[in-house]
Amino acid sequence: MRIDVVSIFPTIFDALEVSLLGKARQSGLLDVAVHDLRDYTHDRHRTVDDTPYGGGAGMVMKPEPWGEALDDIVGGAAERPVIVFPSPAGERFTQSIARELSAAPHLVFGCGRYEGIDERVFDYAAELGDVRLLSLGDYVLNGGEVAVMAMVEAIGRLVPGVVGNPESLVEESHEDGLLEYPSFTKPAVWREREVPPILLSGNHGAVASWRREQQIERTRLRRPDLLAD
Ligand code: 6GU
Repeated sequence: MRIDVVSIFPTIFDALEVSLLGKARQSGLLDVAVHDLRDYTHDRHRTVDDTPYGGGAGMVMKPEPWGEALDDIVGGAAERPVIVFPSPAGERFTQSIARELSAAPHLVFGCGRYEGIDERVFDYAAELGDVRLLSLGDYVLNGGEVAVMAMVEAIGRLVPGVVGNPESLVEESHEDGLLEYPSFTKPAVWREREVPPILLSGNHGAVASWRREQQIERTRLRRPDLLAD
């Protein structure tokens, strides 16, 4: 999978060089390129923002550097990419969207800062690819960078081969619409706290149904909204 990220803070994405995703990049499973939006400006100050038409607080990202960045990144590409703009005003990013995007050969992420990006950029991007506005949740971050880090990790780990043991992807929170069951390891007693005896019983069927009950009970307590769906 090819991933391009456009940002005015490209070094934030240095963190993608470590851990699982870093290994996946080294092995060639993920081909990640981070682009500095300011490289697509032509003035001495490398200006990427300007005041909003109609007035109001804050600055808006100018369309021209975005247009040039998208032309440069998408221009020579063989297939139409999915172009993601992280936005608190977007559709909620979920595990199911992560799974859908993990099948795309080419993702482009455009990180906005300030009050947002000139709206015409989204319209232009739709000519080059399939545009998705995606939000992590109902709170506001200063910019899209941290959201894109989260999305790249959630999507990247679902690309076949990135997570060594594919079974660990099956029984995790949100894959079946429920939260994950609790996990325990040795010792069997720790600071007077016992591991649930059923897990030591060797009865695989009983363990499986206990885990299922735990999943449902936890989801009911912590995330009743998931059971309603
Ligand atoms: Cl995707 N971007 C920003 N700026 N803030 C957010 C978000 C995204 N998701 C939640 N808050």
